[in-house]
Amino acid sequence: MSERLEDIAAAIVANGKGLLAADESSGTIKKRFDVIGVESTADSRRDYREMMFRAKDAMTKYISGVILYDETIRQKAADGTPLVDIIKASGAIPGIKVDAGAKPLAGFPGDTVTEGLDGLRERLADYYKLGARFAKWRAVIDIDTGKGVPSANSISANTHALARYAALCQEAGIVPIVEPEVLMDGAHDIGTCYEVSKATLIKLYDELHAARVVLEGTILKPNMVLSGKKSGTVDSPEKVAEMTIKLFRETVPAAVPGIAFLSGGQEDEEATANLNAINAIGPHPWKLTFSYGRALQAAPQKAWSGKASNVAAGQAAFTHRAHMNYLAALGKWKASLEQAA
Ligand code: 5MM
Repeated sequence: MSERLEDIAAAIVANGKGLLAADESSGTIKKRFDVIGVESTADSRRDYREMMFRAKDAMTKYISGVILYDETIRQKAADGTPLVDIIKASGAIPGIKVDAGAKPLAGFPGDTVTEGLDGLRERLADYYKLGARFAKWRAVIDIDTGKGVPSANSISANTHALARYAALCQEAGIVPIVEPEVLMDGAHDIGTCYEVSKATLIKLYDELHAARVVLEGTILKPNMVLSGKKSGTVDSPEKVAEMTIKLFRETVPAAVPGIAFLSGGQEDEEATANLNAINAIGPHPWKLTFSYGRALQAAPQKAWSGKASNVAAGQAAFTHRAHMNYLAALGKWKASLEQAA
């Protein structure tokens, strides 16, 4: 495929396809494996991810790219084939998580700043050689308004780091996925999520312009606008769609080719229904698709549960969720399709 940044970005969000976020760091994947009673070792992590990457229907029809972790981009399948080659053979694009995680922001209790810029130029050159054509960096913005979280300094530090990361990616011929995640863990209402997300995106695009990032060669990976989990409110898909699109129309330039959502702790079907509702009120200036971690993987993890005899069941569960989200990215999903399956 073309190596132009604009073409890679367009391919990532083409025709209802979306991203599989399989970039859990070792600590996070251990937590996921603990839930299904599987020991997290290099081999079990490889077996699990190989299962998904070899799910032919999902990978060829519904998944445009896979976000990998450093360990995975260097790993070989049980038969010796590099996992990256399995992904490429399906027509999907390998990507890589390059941030070093969110760390406490000095002087601002409750806020974090994502680290990982030191040595990034050299790491990107290495990842390019390993086959990565896009990267991901996640900034984490929590909401706890009673405690002044997030502070303006946290939004400023996180978006500045995202812009420096994005510029380095483009210099290396790699499309930056820019992920400013406003967490849905708090007790806040949907209006507060909208306000914090708006302040974040305004600052983000300001920083991206200042860093001379070419927006046509980027993808935004945001949260949807939702009430916090601890509020006890689950918003209707129509409400989520209305608030989320209002936010983007006010903040995201039309030069950005695509928006690939994170799922952020939503239930599997909730993440699909919300994405569908967002696309159903189009047309929009950007493609709107998925870059889900948990909402694509919770079902296959459970079905697989670490047993070789469950590989086909795990692949079927993964293919189903990928298919449902593909339909949602086209605005063609219906709840009855879940039951039928
Ligand atoms: C797959 O999870 C990624 C986080 O991994 P670490 O916290 O271990 O670094 C995460 O960045 C993910 O790509 C996005 O948040 C989307 O995942 P969800 O589960 O929110 O859809």
